[in-house]
Amino acid sequence: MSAVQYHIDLELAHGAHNYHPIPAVITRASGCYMWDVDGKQYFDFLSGYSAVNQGHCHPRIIETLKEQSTQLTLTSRAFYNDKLGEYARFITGLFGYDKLLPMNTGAEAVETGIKLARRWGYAVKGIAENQARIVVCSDNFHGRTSSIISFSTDPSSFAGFGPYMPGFDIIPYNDSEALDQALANPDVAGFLFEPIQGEAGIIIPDDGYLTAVRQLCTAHNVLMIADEIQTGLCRTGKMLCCDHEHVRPDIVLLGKALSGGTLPVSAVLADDVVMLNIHPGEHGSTFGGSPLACAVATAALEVLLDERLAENADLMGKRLRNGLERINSQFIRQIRGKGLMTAIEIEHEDPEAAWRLCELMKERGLLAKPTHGDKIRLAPPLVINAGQIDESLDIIEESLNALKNAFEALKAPAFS
Ligand code: IF1
Repeated sequence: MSAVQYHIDLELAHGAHNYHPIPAVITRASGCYMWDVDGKQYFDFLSGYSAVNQGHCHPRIIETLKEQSTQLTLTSRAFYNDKLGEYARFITGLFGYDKLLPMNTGAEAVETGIKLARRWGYAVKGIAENQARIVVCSDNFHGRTSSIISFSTDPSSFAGFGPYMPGFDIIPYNDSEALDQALANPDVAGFLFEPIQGEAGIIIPDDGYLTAVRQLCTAHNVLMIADEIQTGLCRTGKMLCCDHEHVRPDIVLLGKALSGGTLPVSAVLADDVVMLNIHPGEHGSTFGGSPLACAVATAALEVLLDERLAENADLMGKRLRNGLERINSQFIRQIRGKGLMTAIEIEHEDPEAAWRLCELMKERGLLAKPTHGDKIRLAPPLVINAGQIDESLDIIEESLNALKNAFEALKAPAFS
C-alpha cells in the first residue's frame, strides 16, 4: 500500500467524514510550497483558506512560537500576563480602534461580534430586551456554530442542524436599496457582512458598496460589522478589504492569518462605546488572549507589515489574473479577484470538471480545491513572487490543455 493511501485510509477509519479533501497527503510546508509523503512538491493555492498569508512556517513566526512556548503558553484570563497588554496596544494602534477582545477561531470572533452588537443595541441604542436583530447577506459564510449556521442560506451549512437561533434578517449581497430598507427597522443592532464573499466563490461587490454600507449604517444608527477573517490581513491587496474604499467598520473581525497559520487566533476590534458594554465575567474563552497567541499574532502582523505583503498581493494578484486572461481557456467562464483572492469559474457540461482540473493541477504540482462545484479558489500565500506566479500559470495552462484533451478523447468515436 502507498504511503498516501495508508494515511487516507487511517483518516477515513478513525476520523469524522466532515470533509472531502483532494487526495494529497502533506507532510511538510514552507513559504508557497508543500511536500507530500512521497516527496512531491506543490504550490499551495489554497493557503489554509487564507490562514498562511505569510507563507507556511514563516521563520520569524515559528521562532516566536518556539521561544514563547518554552516560557509561558497560558495563564487564562483569571490572571494578567506580560503579553496581552502589549499586543492589545499594538493591534488597536495598527487598526485604529480603542479596544481588542481576543478569541481563538474565526467563528468565535463572529459570535463575539454578534453578542457585542446585541449588547450595544440594548445598552446604547435602546432596543427592547431580546428584540435586537442582525442583518446578514444571502450566500454568506461566517463559520459553523449553531448560531452562525442559523443565518446561512447554504443548505450544506444549515440543513439538519435546527432548531435555529432567531434574530437575523437576510438580504441580498451588494444591494444598497435592500440594506437601506432592512436597517430602517429600529430593532436592528448590526449589519454583518464579508467585504468580499469568500466561500460563495469570491463575490466582489460593486465599487461604492462598502461606502454605501458605511453611510447607511451611520444613518440608521446600526453597527457595521466587517468579517475580515478571510479578506483581511493583506489578502486583497490592503491590510483590510474595507481599506479599498477607506471605510471604517464599527466592529472588525480578524482570524486565520492572524497567527500565520500556526494556531487559532482571532480578534474583535471596536471602540469603547461598543466594547465596554460587556463587563467582567460576561464573555471570554480559555485560550483567548493567551501569551502564546499574543506573541505569535504580534509576529504575524509584523511580518505582514515588514514584508509589505499587501503590496505584493496586489501586484502578484494582477499578474495572476492577467496570466489567466492570456491563457484564454474555453473552460474558464469568469476570472475575478482582488489582491491574491482570486477565483475562476469553470464552464463545462461535466459538473465534475472543476474537480477534474484540480486533480490535473495536482499531478503537475499545484494544489487547489473547488468551492460550490464550478469555482476554483486560486489563493497562494502572499509571499509568492513573479517567477512562482509564472510557473504556476504554466501548470494551470498545461492542466487546462490536459482537461481539453481528456474531454475530447471521451467524445472521440471508439474506432476512429
Ligand atoms: C470550513 C473558506 C469556508 C470565513 C469567514 C468566518 C470563518 C471563515 C469569512 C470562520 C472560515 C473556513 C472554514 C472552513 C473552510 C473555510 C471557508 F471560505 F475560507 F473557504 F468554509 F467558507 N468568516 N472559513 O471564511 O472561521 O471558525 O473556521 O476559524 O469550515 O470548511 P473559523
